[in-house]
Amino acid sequence: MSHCSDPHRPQYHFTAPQQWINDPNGLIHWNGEYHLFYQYNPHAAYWGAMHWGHAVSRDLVHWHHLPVALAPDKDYDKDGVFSGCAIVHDGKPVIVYTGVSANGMQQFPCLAYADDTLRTFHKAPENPVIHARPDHLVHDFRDHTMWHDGEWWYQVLGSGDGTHAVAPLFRSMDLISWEYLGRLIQSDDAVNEQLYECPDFFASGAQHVFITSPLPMRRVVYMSGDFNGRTFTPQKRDYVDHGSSFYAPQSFTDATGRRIMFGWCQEHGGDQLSRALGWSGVMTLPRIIALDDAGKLTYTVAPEVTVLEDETLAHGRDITLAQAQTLLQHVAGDALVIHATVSATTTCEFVVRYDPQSKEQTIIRWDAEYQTVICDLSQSSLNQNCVREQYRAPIHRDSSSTLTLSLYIDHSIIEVYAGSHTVFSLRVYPTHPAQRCTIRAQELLHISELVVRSMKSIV
Ligand code: DQQ
Repeated sequence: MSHCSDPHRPQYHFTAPQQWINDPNGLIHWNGEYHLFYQYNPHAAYWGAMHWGHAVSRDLVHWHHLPVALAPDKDYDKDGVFSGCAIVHDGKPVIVYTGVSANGMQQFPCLAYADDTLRTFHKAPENPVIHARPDHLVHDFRDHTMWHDGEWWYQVLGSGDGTHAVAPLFRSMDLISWEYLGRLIQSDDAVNEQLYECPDFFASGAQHVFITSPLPMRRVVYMSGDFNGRTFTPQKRDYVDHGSSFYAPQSFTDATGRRIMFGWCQEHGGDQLSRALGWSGVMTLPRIIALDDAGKLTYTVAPEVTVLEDETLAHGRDITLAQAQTLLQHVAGDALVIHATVSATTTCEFVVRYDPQSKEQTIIRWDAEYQTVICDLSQSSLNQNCVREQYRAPIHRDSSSTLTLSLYIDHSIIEVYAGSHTVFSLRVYPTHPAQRCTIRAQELLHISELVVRSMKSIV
């Protein structure tokens, strides 16, 4: 099925040409190009035979697909080339990934050296560069985040000790011989957090941020706090995304100094749907992340994405609910962006991917009483295999009397930015065209601004 004839295939979010993708890997801005590697199964639209797929972009928005970067072709990685990062060592780009063997029971850090164009890769003869697990850590010993300080490289992995999730910290001068420094952090929630997947650790001003996808919780959390060179002490903690589908994000600093995050949004339409469509998995739009003065993460869509905003389909300033409904009456599309600023004292609903006939609709509700946004997927699809949950998050607002929302609607993915601290990534699979949108409220609603634009395709 071609991209255009597949009603669920995103048109302005990154997807692989075909088959399965999961975690973003090796994000790096190198010689003017953004590189997005990703976990990839080239053989099927389900997880397995992990490779690293590869794409490049000059503008963070339009991606050019490149050949597979890394395949599971050595004894030490024959069961998978798992997630990792890209760094620049001695002026040369190097990939650090997890080589998996022994049916998953051996998982160890490996290196692949790249040429200057970051197009060809050769695996280090010394692989795996760490081949024994210290400190009673379990065989799940994978996923890498690194930084350079003085003459040392520091590496943090995701692991556990059989009870708690643990992020072990190592250091090396040459990337080949590694010294164990202890546990950067370990979880104190043995029920929800037995294994840290995909740790991401970086400095932000005087503070540090640790982001991880713990199992079995399977939600992404961040912690901000203090790092003393050996251990990290969190002060604040929250979810990175409040929606249904976001997992295993990775962030990197680009040449302009911005910290940019991509996350993987898996399908929620049932396995059969993915297998029939021949693709699975999509990346979020690039998110600029930063810590505010209170140590909370803020999120904005990278401004580069505005180049995709096309025709203005509706625009109103200081309008009533009835005026907004009239403006939206003729709006139709499955690749749209809605920017709205509404009075925060009135409960209201943005209804998107709406089909008046089938009654399929996805509702983004602002609950003024509880100062909470609720994303309601219970009526998103007549297909009973789809996730039909409600997702909610209290909204952190400053003293302003309004709430600003941006809804990025792209076929089966919707990203909801609510205020500056809250994002929901949602997956919806209406069985009808569901191209309409509207706003509902029980009371008088003042809308300071409403803009709806069609979005250009990148595929
Ligand atoms: N996905 C990779 C692992 C990682 C997991 C395997 C998280 O490296 O822990 O595909 O989604």
